[in-house]
Amino acid sequence: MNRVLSHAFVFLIVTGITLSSSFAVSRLAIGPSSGTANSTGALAIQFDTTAVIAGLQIDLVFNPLEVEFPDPPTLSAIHESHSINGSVIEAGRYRLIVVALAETPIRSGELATLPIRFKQTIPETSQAVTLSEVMVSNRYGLESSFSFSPFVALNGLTPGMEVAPGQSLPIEAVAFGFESDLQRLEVLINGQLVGVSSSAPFSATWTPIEPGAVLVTAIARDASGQQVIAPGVEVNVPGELLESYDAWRAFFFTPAEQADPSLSGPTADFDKDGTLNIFEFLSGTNPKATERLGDSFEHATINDGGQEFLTLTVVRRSQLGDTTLKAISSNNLAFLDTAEAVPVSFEQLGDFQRITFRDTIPISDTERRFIRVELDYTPSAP
Ligand SMILES: [Ca+2]
Repeated sequence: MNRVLSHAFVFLIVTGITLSSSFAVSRLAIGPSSGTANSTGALAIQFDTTAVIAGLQIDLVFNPLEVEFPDPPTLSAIHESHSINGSVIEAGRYRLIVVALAETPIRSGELATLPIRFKQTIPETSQAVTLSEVMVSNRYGLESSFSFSPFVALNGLTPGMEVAPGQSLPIEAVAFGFESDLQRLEVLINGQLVGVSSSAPFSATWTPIEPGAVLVTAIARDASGQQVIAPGVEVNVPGELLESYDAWRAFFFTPAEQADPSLSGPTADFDKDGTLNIFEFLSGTNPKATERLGDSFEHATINDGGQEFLTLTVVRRSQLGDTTLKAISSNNLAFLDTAEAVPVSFEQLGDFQRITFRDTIPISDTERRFIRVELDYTPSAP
């Protein structure tokens, strides 16, 4: 059970700090606090802010029969921008004081890891320590303007744990603090939807198909529409990374299939799911099964400098080897007059990544715009 505590990055969301007439949003997070009797855990406290924060006073509530804090505390600030101290101020209440150093505001990130000792077994579906109150100092004095939002965590996954290809991995989420009942859990692997659960216990099963680092996350939503994303846990599928189409083809197809371009070639669609093999390679889907739930490509628009641009977001493997990817835009569907779209955002997802490409010509300047992904495969010399 302690494995959950060892990678705790869970958060509560805090909003509504008004500072110098600008609206700033801060989130304060504490990790799960469950474990077996007579074991020690580490409660992670995380902070995410756009405000100038000089000091924080954080009160945690706990049941002294269930858990205790080492005294004196062995707290350490993670950032150099703050110092941190803590003590039990009354039975069942632990207070942390976080102070900015040398007039440097407290930055976003991990504030501290707080050792806790379990006197009783606290199941993963419960928590021994909860956030009670946060006071923030913005250099003009203390104010109490925080309200807490829910959090969700993934149970039973530890960073770096190994899951063999073909071995099914149960993914279960535990959620606290939602105003109404949890209604839906979406499980994402490398940013792509692989499972949806709409009743308790909120869980899904995922089976890796190829080697590599894999980011597992989940989105929980309650009946009122409130939505929270679980911090991701990166697990590892052992084996040699498939760093080219040829390597991918050799991994998924039999020697007979590899010899037949109509089955394993880049423009074939082995499983007849409408996605060509080369795009299954790009997205990391199974070329021999049609189990996909989500879509690897998303069209949208963004406003940049007051003008609307078409965007295309792609989830792709990081290493393409013998294949290159471009996003191309045009004012006609035949793509006769083209421009290369530019990458504007990037997110690493295990050994995959999500990239958003933006058209270079605004929608407002033209009647219509089109954007598409182009893959160029060059077979390695025999
Ligand atoms: Ca296919």
